[in-house]
Amino acid sequence: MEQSARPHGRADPAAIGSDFSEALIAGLSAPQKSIPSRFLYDAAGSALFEKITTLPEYYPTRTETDILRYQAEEIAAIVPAGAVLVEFGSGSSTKTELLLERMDKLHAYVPIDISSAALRDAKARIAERFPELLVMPIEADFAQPIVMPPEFSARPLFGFFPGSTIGNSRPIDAVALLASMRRTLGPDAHLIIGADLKKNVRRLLAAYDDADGVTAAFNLNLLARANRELGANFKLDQFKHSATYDMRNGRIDMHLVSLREQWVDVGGHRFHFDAGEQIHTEHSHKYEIEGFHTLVSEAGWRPQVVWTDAERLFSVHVLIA
Ligand code: AVI
Repeated sequence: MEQSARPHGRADPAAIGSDFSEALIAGLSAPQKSIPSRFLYDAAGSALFEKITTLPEYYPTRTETDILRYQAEEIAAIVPAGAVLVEFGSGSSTKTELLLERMDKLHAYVPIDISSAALRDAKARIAERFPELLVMPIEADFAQPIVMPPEFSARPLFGFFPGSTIGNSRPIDAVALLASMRRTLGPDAHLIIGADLKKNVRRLLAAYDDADGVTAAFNLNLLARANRELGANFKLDQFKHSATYDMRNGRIDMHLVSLREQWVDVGGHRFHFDAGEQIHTEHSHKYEIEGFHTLVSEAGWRPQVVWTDAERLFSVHVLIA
């Protein structure tokens, strides 16, 4: 059945020609349809992601937090007095507090995020809890090279990139991102980074397709967002969430699957979907420790320490530039 060409929602005129509308139209025009995963995180998507991190099936957040809690003392021992902690994609800075509690000689904390609201809230909370610490937020996309405040140039810099967010980039892009972080931090810097590990496939699939359907809602929010912001007419009940494990590439792939043959209008463009046709929405790579070491080495980092949990679900690494 063909749907009306008229946008069914009210498009925000400012959103037409936006980064999202351009990426969506380009992604849906390709033979293998896709939407870049960074668009998962509008306000509704970020709230759903926060909910995912508390689900029983989603082990990464819980496990990484436990590793950081257990190793906080050891991590703090590596960080010299007067150092600066720079967090890439800091969001709510929740895990950071575990480190800050032990790093009493730290000079400054620099959270980097594209959300000014998240930075404002994190700064207020951290400044109140750690009154001696200088908190200097930078509103920026951490995927781009960032210029550090010049007053930090003589200080030891420690990057912090938790959550296995690195896994959402394909290896070639992950190397470029790690190399860009290395340039941002400069010579002799360290990077503390979380990486999710390969494991039993059933466990992985459950983490990305939970029983309560929160991950499904997170994925389908991409289409809801297109309806809200661009006046697209996706029928959400005509698409379903899918998570599969690609053994060859060691990654979870998320898709949105069209449940029937249909047409969808987005910003003046009309897209055809076959029944069963998929829109790729996210990669989430899983690593062996050795493979992760190879990846970081390609970006010029040297592995210094790695910690895992007892079940070897997740790993936290300290790297040297
Ligand atoms: C943010 N990132 C590390 C999450 C992950 O596990 O790849 C995003 C996510 N996608 C579905 N669930 C969580």
